[in-house]
Amino acid sequence: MKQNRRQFIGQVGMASILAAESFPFLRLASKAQAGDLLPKLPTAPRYTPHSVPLPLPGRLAPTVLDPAPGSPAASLGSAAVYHGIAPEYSRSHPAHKPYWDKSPERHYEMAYEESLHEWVPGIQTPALGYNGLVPAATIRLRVGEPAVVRVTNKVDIEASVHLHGGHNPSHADGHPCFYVFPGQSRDYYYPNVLPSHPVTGEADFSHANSTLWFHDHANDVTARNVIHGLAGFALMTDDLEEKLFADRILPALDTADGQQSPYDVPMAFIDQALNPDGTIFWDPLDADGRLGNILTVNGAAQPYFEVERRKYRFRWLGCSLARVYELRIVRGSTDIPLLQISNDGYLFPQPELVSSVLLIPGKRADVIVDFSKFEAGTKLYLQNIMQQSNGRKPDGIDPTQPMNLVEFRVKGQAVRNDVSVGLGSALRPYIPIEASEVTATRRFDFNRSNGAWQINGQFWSPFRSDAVIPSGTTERWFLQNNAGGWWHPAHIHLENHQIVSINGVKPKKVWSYLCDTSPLEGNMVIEVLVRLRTFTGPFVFHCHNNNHEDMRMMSQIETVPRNPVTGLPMPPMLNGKSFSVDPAVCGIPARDIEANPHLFH
Ligand SMILES: [Cu+2]
Repeated sequence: MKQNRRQFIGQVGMASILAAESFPFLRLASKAQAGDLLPKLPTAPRYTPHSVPLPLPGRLAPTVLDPAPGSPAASLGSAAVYHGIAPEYSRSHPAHKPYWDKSPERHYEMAYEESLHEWVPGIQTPALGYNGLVPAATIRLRVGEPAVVRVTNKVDIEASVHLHGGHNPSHADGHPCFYVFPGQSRDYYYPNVLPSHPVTGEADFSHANSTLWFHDHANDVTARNVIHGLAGFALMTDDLEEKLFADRILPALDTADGQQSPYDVPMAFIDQALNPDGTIFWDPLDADGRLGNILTVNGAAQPYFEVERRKYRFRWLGCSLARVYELRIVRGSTDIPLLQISNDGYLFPQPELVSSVLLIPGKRADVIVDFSKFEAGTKLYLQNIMQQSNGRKPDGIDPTQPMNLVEFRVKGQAVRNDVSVGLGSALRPYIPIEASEVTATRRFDFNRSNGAWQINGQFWSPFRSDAVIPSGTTERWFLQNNAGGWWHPAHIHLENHQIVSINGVKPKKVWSYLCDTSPLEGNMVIEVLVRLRTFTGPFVFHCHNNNHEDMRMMSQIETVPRNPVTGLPMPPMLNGKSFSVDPAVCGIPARDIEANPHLFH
């Protein structure tokens, strides 16, 4: 299982993945051309569905980092080579916010580790996990409380941690080339600030996030790393959401001792595939998108979950590389109503009643499910009714061919004093992004070339900024997919976005608020508004079919500060050939570049 990017490139007979503009191995990767060279998906091992309980990830325990983040012993050039600096913490930095000084930092520590994990009962599978856990322990974050996560890489593969949905500095965003190298550590600084509203300058509380997740995002190897287990939840709250807990409108998130509440349940869906020897089936030449044949939730194949007769908050995460889910809960053949309360972690103004939820790779949906009226002993099923026969795109919804994910077993008496959330409950007020703020319009065409993937006719390059954007501006982007053969879930880093239209038509309500991953189906144009704020530097956006992403369907924006004297945008750091980096401004350690001969020399 040990295979880093260089070894992988060696296997496919290429000296440098970035040297050739035409990417010959990507042409080889086309299934149509490679034909029988490519291995077939192995038969899934036999097991009894719903024989193991739903695993519930614990919490990553806060710690005290030693040496302290930012101290000389934990800075660039130190013996430990702690990458990552946090210039925004300096009072002189333009992105510094006074309230960063008020809260103590929360410190966390986790490591990339090899482990054994049972995706299927009784089969020990070599895995990769944060602290060896699949999924990782959940990181608890709070708006207004900066956090530093020290990540150590104890495996023989380049690594980078992306906090998906976070509004974070470039150096801490999990850029695919800002690595945690094997044997080294990196401090990820999460300021956990709300961006400022562009007109009022006030903290933009509509943009406070709740359900985030983190996963590996290293160049070329993201798909392989994620399918081996490198993903976990990060749950954030602000005062407003905590009041919803205190008022018993939503189930509390934390127990008294800082653990996950039993009524607020994250569920990560990933489809796994195992070789006969129990190892993970992995086809490095699969450019279509990796599809597995074992449906897992929180790392267990088709678990069961005992529920009390009350309301639960489920945080659903599409963790699969290519599989698209249409999720419903049924009792017998009857759909149970779902109250969707958020999209990608952004709470709606009020819950929306839905019968099913589309979950593309990378996406989250929080729903409230009420089990109170079911007698003890009742069984209900969380099902996927989206059919899919290859990684390119789903075949469509077929409710007559459901796939069970979780069996719910109702127990006990109806609970008194349940939380009150229902249709009409006031959750988070929404202040829309306005068209009048827009200063630039861009088009990004997600297209196919040479059996691989491009955006606007170009393969991903870390040297190139495809859009240089003055920080603090709002833009209108058209994300378009002119081909019908593939879906490309489009994920934008740094900022959420608001969908204005899909193929010229207003989106359905649950997609009309903020999100960070747009459902770009075949022959679709999605018009979005996005504010680029707070942090400057390079940030990527990409297809979240992780195979497409690794096969170059990724682009890069660079948000630049304005010259304080002239007011003009500063020149970008990325000039197409190399990085020109001023760590004091952007916080990207020059060492990241010096240490990476493959990408930067
Ligand atoms: Cu794609």
